[in-house]
Amino acid sequence: MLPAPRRAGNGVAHVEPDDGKRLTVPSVGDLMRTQVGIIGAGPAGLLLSHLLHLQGIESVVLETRGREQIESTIRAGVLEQGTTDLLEASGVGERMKAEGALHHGFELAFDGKRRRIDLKALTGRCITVYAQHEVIKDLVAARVAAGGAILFGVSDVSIRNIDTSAPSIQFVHQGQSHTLDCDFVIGCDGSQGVSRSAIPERVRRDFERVYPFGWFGILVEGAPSADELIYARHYRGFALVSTRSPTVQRMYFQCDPTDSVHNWSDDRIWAEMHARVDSADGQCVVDGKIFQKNIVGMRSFVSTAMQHGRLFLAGDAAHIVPPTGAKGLNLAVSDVRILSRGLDAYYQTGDEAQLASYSHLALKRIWRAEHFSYWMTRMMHRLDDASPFEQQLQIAELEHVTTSQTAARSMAENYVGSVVV
Ligand code: RFL
Ligand code: PHB
Repeated sequence: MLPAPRRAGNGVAHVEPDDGKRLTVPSVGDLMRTQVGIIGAGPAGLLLSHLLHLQGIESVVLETRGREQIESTIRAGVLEQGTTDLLEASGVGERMKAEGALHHGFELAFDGKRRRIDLKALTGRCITVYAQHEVIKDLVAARVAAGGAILFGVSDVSIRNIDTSAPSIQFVHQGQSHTLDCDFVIGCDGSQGVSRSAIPERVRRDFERVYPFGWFGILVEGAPSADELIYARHYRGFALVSTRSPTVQRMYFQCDPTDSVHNWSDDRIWAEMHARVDSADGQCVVDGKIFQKNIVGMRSFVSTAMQHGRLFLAGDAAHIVPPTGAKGLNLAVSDVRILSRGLDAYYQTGDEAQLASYSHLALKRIWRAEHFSYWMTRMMHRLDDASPFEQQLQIAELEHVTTSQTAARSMAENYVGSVVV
């Protein structure tokens, strides 16, 4: 066991920067020191930094992009109740509570009809629709208000000495090279980051499935099409009707991942959405003014183990799910919840046992979510290699989950994230 570690403020030198602004990165020239070095200011990195701060543990967050960029990138929309409970309990849920929309269920559209999955009745839990970039804004605001250190616009990030108890992160900020010495490095830098590759290939095992389709996403100025989300399975392909606010809607439809948004006029998009979602009883998608279009590929990916020495991976840096199950951000949150507890135990007692079990514990929930996301994706999407027989099986499965209480409850439990592992 290591000597009892120090809590933030216990003798760690702080140097005030020349510009008079409060900077909590203890720095001497190009050398900085903190307890936990966090790479990436996505939901994982920012929430971890916030939770650690509440536990009296110092951290520095390094982010390649600018604050405006991270606060405006459109991604997730569905937050599990476990996620919203944690955001609220940690003091960053006020705006989410006021502006987010609580959904008690969602609809499945297939075979010309719509059937509802009543999440509240089946599980006692709900989801909240609140945009990921709003969560990011809330977390950045909380870190800034607490004098937390987030360095935006860094480049050339590399990790050193993770096999020792004194790892460090090298990076360039405002044209100057820096070294951040820390006790732990946490890689929260998403699927394209540098952290995962710092774990040697000989001790790493990656699992991957790439899907031959993508999602075409649109943001729409207009009224909601329904009170709840609609997941639609159609022989032309999957479609999803989601929302952001009473005046801004989010929709997606399955597409070729190599297609270009320039091939899709607004009229063509609406024709496709209507064909896939409108039901025989006259329930229709409501058109609006499209103000953003993008295409994303779909992938399932897990990298194990999520720890090597003093480097830990969290969120998309370690695992990706296709967005059909709305799990990615929620998994990132559950990873950092586990990590923050392990780090707390370490800084309280010097015992690393809880940290050592992080990967094992987190992976249980991750594999459950991987399976659910894969299952939802296979059931809802047009699979080009599927025979007419297999297409009928998709419909049979949808009939089953919308008519059997047991099957509906299983789906609902997975969706709201209440399956405890
Ligand atoms: P992020 O959000 O990718 O953040 C990583 C951050 O690291 C920075 N970075 C670096 N920083 C320093 N040095 C480097 N070398 C760096 N390299 C990268 C990046 O700039 C970035 O700021 O990862 P994190 O924090 O793990 O969060 C994961 C979530 O963003 C992701 O899982 C979700 O968006 C997934 N997702 C959804 N999740 C849900 O729980 N519910 C949803 O409804 C939901 N909908 C979605 C989604 C993802 C989607 N796309 C785009 C695939 C809908 C879509 C369309
Ligand atoms: C979204 O609103 O962006 C969203 C909703 C549900 C999903 C994925 C994305 O499954």
